[in-house]
Amino acid sequence: MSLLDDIADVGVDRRRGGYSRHGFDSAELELRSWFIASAEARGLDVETDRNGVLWAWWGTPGDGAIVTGSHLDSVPGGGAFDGPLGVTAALEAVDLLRARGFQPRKPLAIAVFPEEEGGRFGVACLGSRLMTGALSPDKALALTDPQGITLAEAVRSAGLDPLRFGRDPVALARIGAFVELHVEQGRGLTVPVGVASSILAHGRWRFTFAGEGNHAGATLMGDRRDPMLPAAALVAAARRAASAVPGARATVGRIVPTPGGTNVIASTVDVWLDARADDTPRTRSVVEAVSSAAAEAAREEGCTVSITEESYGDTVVFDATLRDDLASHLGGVPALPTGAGHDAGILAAHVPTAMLFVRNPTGVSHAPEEYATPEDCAAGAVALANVLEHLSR
Ligand code: HGY
Ligand code: MN
Ligand code: MN
Repeated sequence: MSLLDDIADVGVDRRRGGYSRHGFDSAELELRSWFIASAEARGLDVETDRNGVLWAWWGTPGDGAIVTGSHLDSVPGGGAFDGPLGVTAALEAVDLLRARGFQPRKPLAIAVFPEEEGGRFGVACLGSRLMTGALSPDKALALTDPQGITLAEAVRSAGLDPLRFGRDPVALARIGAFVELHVEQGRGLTVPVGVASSILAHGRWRFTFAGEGNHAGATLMGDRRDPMLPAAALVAAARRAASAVPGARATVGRIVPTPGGTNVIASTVDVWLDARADDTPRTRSVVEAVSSAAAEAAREEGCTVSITEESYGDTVVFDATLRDDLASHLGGVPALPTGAGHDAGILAAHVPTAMLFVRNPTGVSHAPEEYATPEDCAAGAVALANVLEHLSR
């Protein structure tokens, strides 16, 4: 039985299907408590750092630690594996190492990062961005969720002190190497376990179109300034722009009209664009093409558009020495790139970092149908145990 079964009932989303577990909401807080209890039951010492990252230590916390872990939050209506698999596999790896009688020479830790998906506050990898200084605490704490609750308010309700949020060189310095195990999110892996080679450059942009709110029945078609028109044009432009750049991807997964009534012409529409490509110039070229199409469509409708870059991260190439060492230690498993972002990708700019992937038979992710077989998940936990043993001896 996998430890994932322990948390199968937490954060079930009956409306969307799958799970909705977001940074510091009740489901994520319940999972954090579950993690603390599970780690303590294994004799690990748990601490919460200044940014709300949970650390479970085997051995005395200190520099040069071998750290594994992932996140417990999900996208809205997400799958069971993206994030939690890296946490449950880490706990299972500790059990396996204990059963082998292994005693690490270097401190070992499991880290759980909050709000990796940005499903509540909009910015992905919030915990690791704060820890590394990639995101300023002022900007982060002012972020709001769909109910208007700020991150500062949410973390205060969770018993954390927002004034302590920000770059944490002490926590970062303790990481000698970081290895995140994750479900693969495409169909790139045809054996149970592989290692990551790189992550696409990617970011999120918010387009706010403003027009004139009015009555759906009483306003003649020629009299309208409807921001939903340029919003629709943006969706089509994103598909066109990304299709024109090899390897690029662009997605509009969230559109929020205000006020949002069936018989109301919206006064504003917020549209979030997620764009990714092999490198920054290609990613930027997609976003520029979408932005000019959006500006042109807004003008045609008598609307305005403002564009905010909510987050951005350049291409990540994982430490080649560590990647090759782990791949060969695991018997020559394949290395593959990914289009998905990870806390490991943020940490990679600061510490030697690697990822293990567990095969995803359909490649579906960020959806309730996300899946990995119990056998492959178990193989992932064994691979992680082998890697932790190898690195911490
Ligand atoms: O959006 C992403 O790529 C990730 O899964 N956080
Ligand atoms: Mn994800
Ligand atoms: Mn993830």
